[in-house]
Amino acid sequence: MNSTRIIGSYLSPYVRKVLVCLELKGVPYQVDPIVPFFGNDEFSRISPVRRIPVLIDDHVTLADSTVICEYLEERYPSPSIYPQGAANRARARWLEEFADSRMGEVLIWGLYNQVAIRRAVWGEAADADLLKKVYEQDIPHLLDYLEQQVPAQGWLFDEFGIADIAIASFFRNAQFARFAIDAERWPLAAAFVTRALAHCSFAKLKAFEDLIQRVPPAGQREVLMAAGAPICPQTLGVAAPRRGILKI
Ligand SMILES: N[C@@H](CCC(=O)N[C@@H](CS)C(=O)NCC(=O)O)C(=O)O
Repeated sequence: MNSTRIIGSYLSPYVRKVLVCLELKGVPYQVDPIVPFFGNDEFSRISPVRRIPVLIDDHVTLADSTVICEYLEERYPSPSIYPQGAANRARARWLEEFADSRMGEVLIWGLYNQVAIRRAVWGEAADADLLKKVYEQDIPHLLDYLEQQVPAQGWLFDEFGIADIAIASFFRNAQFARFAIDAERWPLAAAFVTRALAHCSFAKLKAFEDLIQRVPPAGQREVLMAAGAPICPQTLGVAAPRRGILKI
């Protein structure tokens, strides 16, 4: 029996990337929905930089969303989440990398962390100067780039895949921080993100995300279980948070 376990909160864009891939490939899984700062010593052992997601299955333990998605592609090749041909595959990986690195820096560390995590986990106020720069410079800059990349209809490559998933996943967290793309200034990017987040693989997860968005980390697991989410019986979560290891 397959026993794929994903460690990490439904609210993380990197976890969401992996869950969408599992949904697309029809791989059954269970989630230990911890916010990474609340991981125990076992979490430190399997994720040495204390980041989510972690995948644990009968073959391997992996602690990086890109590596996990590539593994899922190789172990469960159909349907494929990468396009055909060397150039398209490379471009898909580049867009995924752009999402994970620069969009993560701007939309997670710059925006979501300031607006949500700092208060919910650490009881700290947002950094107003950083937020101003994020809204006025960083987000427009990355949207200018995406506006040149995304198609007017459909997906980045022939089938819905890793590049679409990675980009859309970060904008879901921007939504949590009440940011909406200005559709007059970036019409293609706005429509693309709306289209991708409406895909059934994202929509299924959205129901669980909506339920826990305003629930403190300690209560999220129970809310998810009550709603029928595939929550695993054991958890690597503890009550007191620890500061992260990496800065970005
Ligand atoms: N390169 C990693 C990045 C994962 C990541 O940054 N996850 C965030 C959650 S959204 C995290 O665990 N942050 C905790 C920390 O940095 O201390 C991946 O793609 O999986």
